[in-house]
Amino acid sequence: MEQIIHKAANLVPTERQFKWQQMELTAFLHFGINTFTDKEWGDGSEDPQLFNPSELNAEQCVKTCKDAGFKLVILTAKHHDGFCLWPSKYTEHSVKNSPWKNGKGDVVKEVANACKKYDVHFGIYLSPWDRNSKLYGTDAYNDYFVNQLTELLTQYGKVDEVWFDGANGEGPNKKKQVYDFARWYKLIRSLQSQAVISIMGPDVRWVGTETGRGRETEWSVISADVQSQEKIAAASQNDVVFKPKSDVRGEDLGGREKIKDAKALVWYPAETDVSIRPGWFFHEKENEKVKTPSQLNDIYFSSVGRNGVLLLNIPPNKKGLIQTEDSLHLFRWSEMRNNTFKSNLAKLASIKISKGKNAHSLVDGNYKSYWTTSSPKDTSAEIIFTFPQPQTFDVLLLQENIMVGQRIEKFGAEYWNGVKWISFAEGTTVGYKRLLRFPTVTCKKVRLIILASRLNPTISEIGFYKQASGQ
Ligand code: FUL
Repeated sequence: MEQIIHKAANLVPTERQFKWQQMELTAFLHFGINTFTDKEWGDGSEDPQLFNPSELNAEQCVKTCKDAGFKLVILTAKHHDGFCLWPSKYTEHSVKNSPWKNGKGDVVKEVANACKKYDVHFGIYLSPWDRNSKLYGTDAYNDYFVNQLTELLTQYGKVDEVWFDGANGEGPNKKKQVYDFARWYKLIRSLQSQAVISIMGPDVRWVGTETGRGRETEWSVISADVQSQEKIAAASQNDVVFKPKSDVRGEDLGGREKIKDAKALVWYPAETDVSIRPGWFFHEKENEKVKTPSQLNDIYFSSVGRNGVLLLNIPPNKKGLIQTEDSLHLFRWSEMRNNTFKSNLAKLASIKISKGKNAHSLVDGNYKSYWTTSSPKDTSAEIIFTFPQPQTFDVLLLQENIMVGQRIEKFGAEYWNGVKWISFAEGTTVGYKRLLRFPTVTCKKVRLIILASRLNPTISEIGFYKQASGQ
């Protein structure tokens, strides 16, 4: 046990995983033939003539995401219906046979260019499951898929995330496909080495639910078994021809008991996906059901605040624009976030650490600088903050330095009521970011206690905040 924990504690993300984790907020644009047929899953028999976004404005879509704080936008270049949003050379089922821009348009290009203009990272979703291709279910489909992937990875500049869906049903010939994942990964690594490969991929793991809620205990280091394609497929949607109905998150994937017999360990962090609407694609009838700013805020706390990256879907409407309701809710939520995290009250305090040095790095706003205890054997500590005046807060922020490793297993937070310490928050893992909300505390003295850690714990940042009103 001790040996494996030692290994787990020293595992760190790759550069591409680290960059991805730091983005925190990523957006999905589900857009395609389904937008025009009012469906969630097309069957591949749609007439491309239906695709006609009268006012498509990729800049409006990307800028809306950017203004709301998103750092990366993933476009569904091809969903399960096989309809391509770019004029692929390898199929007729694409924008080139649509009336939009007389068949001369390219949505992928417009979104990629808008991302460049607004300095937002760009990602692609390419559905392995293709209900239109006649080749589906044969070896030739893997070539077809590689050809499409090559187009997407060579014609549009930098791609930072490639998202492979787990849904895998039958194609038009009633056959299922055996995907050549190894070949796809090799291609991506050779053409766009900085891109993370997500979900049916080795770099980023599906959290296990489409509700936007991550686990309270979220380890980014887990057994390599979980990363095997078969396991991913089984855990996600291999045999599911409908949306995953259940929540398959489970309690904890990387705790001591979970990894003690692991043959190998991997850094495999969680992505928490959810749509701003009930469906993934735009449906007029769901305009009243756009998640409210406060629901989005709850999602933020339970995704980014639980050591995950949030992937929020904001589907453009039939015109090819983000609907007003969606933009409004996004902006109000982003305002809430900005107001809440505007100033860190911990900066006002004098800090006393029971062990180690660099107390100032806990509040310097620099993720790279961090505090740790004096030796790897030192796995507990206490950090006391004393404010010159009583302060009121209801949010605690903690960040470990994951470039050293993810280590904290148990922590608590207490305030001094003049007589004794009163507990107001506790948790297990921290990881890249942990946010906890609790009933308002007003005090002059507050302490963080690290109760258990795999080797010496690190903390890059600690914050105490008061939530902005309206939450
Ligand atoms: C699922 C798909 O079946 C949905 O349509 C959507 O694209 C979602 C993000 O992933 O597996």
